[in-house]
Amino acid sequence: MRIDILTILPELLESPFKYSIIKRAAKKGLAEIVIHNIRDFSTDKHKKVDDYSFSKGAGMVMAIQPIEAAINHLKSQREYDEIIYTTPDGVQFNQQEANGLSLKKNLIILCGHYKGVDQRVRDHFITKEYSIGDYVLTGGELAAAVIADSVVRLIPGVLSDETSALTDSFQDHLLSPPVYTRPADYKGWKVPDILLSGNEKKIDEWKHLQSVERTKKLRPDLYKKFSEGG
Ligand code: 6GU
Repeated sequence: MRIDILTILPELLESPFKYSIIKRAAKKGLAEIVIHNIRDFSTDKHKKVDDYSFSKGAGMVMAIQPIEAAINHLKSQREYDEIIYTTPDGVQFNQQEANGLSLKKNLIILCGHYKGVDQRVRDHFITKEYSIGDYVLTGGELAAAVIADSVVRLIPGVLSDETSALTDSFQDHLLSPPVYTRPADYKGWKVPDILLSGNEKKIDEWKHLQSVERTKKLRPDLYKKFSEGG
């Protein structure tokens, strides 16, 4: 998979992809993430990427010209499956969306900024618009990093233990069960006996029950989906 990220703040996206599993995915040739500075595509003599809104008092808006140039430059090199725009007024990103994107070959993510992007960019280039939650970030860069991370880790071979992505929280609308490591007794705080029993079947039953109980208590919205089998 290749993900091209278009941003006016490339520095903000350098470190998230330099470390962790994303780096390993790149080394293994499973995923390539390329950051592009939208400013490099501006034909303005001051390399301007934004302009005043036609709606009074609405703040600055990201202009079409450099964004169209950046997208066309990429499209001339390969075909893209989706052109994603990160924005607080997008559809809320979730694990199902991540699963879907992980099957794609080439993605572009355009990071929103200021008061947003000229609506004509959304109308004519963008195929998916995502928010990562009901709160406002200063820009779409962190959202793009979140989306790329959640998608890349799902590509087969990226995680060392391939089954671990399948048992993630949310894959079946359930939160993960609690986990413990040594020591079995830390200052009197004990690991549940069942986990020390060695009875795999009983342990699996316990884990499932814990997942269900946790979900019911912490995320009644998810629990509803789980119990409806959706
Ligand atoms: Cl995608 N962008 C911004 N600026 N804020 C957000 C967001 C995106 N998702 C949640 N808040």
